[in-house]
Amino acid sequence: MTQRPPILVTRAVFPEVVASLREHFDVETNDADDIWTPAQLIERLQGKVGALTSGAERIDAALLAACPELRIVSNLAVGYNNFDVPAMTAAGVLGTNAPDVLTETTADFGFALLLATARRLTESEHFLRAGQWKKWGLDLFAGADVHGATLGILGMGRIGQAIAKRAAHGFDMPVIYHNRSRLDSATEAKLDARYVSKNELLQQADHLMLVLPYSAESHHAIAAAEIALMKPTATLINLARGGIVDETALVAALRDRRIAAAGLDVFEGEPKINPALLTVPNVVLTPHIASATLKTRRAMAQLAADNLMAYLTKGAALTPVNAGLIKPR
Ligand code: 8YV
Repeated sequence: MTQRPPILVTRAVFPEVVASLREHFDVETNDADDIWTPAQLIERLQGKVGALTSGAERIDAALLAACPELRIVSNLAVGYNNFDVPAMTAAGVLGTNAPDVLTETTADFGFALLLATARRLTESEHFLRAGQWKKWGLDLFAGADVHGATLGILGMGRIGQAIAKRAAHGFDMPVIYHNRSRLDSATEAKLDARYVSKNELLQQADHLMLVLPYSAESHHAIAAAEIALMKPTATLINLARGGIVDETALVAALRDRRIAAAGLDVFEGEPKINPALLTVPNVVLTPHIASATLKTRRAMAQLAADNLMAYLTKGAALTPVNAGLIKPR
């Protein structure tokens, strides 16, 4: 029997996905789902031609130099801020991500988090569970309306557009957005979304949703100066990456009620949470689960596996991030 190319799956993934990989590769898995240090990751990557990563493992020049056999890293995530793309390109290593299959699920969660935040769902549930509900009151946990309110979307890619569709067509919300590049007029008309400057977005949104990719450019895109432009009644929802928001500035703003509330699915040092965030009541916190339905997580894992198979067996990946740029190893 000819030897199969060796690959590494860095986190525990669905058995049927591993089985599909085993049809083509000699697969090393991490069934204990341990979190490896960069040195442990490098050790396990020795001799491997491919890796299926979760999106948290840093793939940089040092790792690439230490793993000369590696030809492809396939992220089980649409975001790939864990990739140093120029370093991968220079090393001739292909990077792939897992777009599209999570778009609608993540947009659903955007609304779940927005509704929970604006309508004070978790805060009121904690109050009830703690036995503090003694009488009904006219303004008991009165929050902000979502329907009819102006939704601001920062980052108008696939997920931003799926959120806009729900907002305009399901919740009668005027939708404004800001993005690096403006959508074409047909798409804007279809979505019923209006392009504005970043400052106008901050000033006019009743609810602001962050769905932009994380990069050096978007680091702390929402900090004290940006929050100061927002309405005192506004809510801020972050579905993208923690580093986009300056959490220290956000905690101060929530505490002083400079904005009404925030809903966060992602955090600067996750899974560690800034302890100050846990002390403010007007924030809803979830552990990076926006794409977490079993159907979608299975589809993401299978797409990540399919990328490895397509590239290593046929030479062309399905959803590459630096194809055409690299001279393959
Ligand atoms: C992933 C995500 O579940 O796809 C992304 O970019 O943020 C999530 O959907 C997560 O990154 C997996 O590590």
